[in-house]
Amino acid sequence: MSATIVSVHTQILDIPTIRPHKLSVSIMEHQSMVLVRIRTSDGLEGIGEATTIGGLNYGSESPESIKVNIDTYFTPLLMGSPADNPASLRTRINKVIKGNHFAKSAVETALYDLLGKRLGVPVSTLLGGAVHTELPVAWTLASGDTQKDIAEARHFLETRRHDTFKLKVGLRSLKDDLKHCAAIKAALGEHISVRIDVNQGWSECQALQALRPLADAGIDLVEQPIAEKNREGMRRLTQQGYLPIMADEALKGPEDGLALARGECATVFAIKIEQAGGLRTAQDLIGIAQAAGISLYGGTMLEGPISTIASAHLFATIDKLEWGTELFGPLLMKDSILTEPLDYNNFTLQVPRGPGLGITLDEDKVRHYTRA
Ligand code: MUC
Ligand code: MG
Repeated sequence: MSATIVSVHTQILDIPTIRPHKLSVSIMEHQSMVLVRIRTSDGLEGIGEATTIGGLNYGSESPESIKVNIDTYFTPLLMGSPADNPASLRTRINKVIKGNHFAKSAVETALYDLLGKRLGVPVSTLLGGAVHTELPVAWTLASGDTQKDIAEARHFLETRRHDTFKLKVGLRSLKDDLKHCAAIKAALGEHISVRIDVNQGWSECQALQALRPLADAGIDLVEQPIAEKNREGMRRLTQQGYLPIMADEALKGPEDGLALARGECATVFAIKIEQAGGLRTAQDLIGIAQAAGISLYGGTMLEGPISTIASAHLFATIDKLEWGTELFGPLLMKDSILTEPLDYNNFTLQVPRGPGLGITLDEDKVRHYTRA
């Protein structure tokens, strides 16, 4: 008889960021994450995380709604069930709970952490096996000030923490954004990859105006320039051929991936475990991209260490991760909530090798940042 689930606990943590992080949809001064702990009758605990950006600024789930929905709707489905079969629990949840991808991802992550701990293997092994021990990690420059962004990038190049940068645009006028991107790229030089993320902030006309000057300035890629629902527009931008177009918010699971691939609406997919609805659906999305010849990027919701490492276990199983990852969320936060901080060095993140996620919470820190 396998161990059964005896409790599902959720709490919201609010952790200040190291500086304001300015996106077209939100200005973040702290990050809020929902921590999910699932305990079993044999005394093990699995942890998961759901984190979004700016309350309801980014998507349709907020930290508060995620917590209430897990407590009210997910927990009764899990309590008393055998904990050793994440797929059967996912099927049960999907039968009665629509949407709620971020909450589903947090719960599934905790179940995989539990299973890995029980079997003594890392989560990457449960997902088929790691082909990488470390992952390249890009940093996002989003202070809102061009000179500060350049100084920040130079610091990370000197300290060998990041050598690839993403710029957040869409908050200023198009003209100012173009100047900002060109100035940063010129300052960093031709060997440093600079990409931009508009977070749906442009109209199709603005995007049409922007792509050529961005390509001329040496920018490598444009992420989600226009509204997620405007697939036809994404196709037209992709067909222009000036720059690779990456889908992010438009990818809410394998069905979206298939529609975007069929319509030739993107050349790169940003894979996010929360947006996809969890580790396994993200894996399905990866398969669609691979079959369609679409390049892959390991995305983030600026998550804390739990979801960051869950993502790392998944991304470590991908043979060709052409655009690398941006798993820097924990570094944007002022403090670590782990007993041992994550290992970022030499432009990479080491994928933990211990059982489950391979990380341990610092309970004092967790208590300190838990919302009253
Ligand atoms: C997004 O839209 O990709 C990733 C990096 C960052 O700064 O924001 C996130 C979300
Ligand atoms: Mg994005």
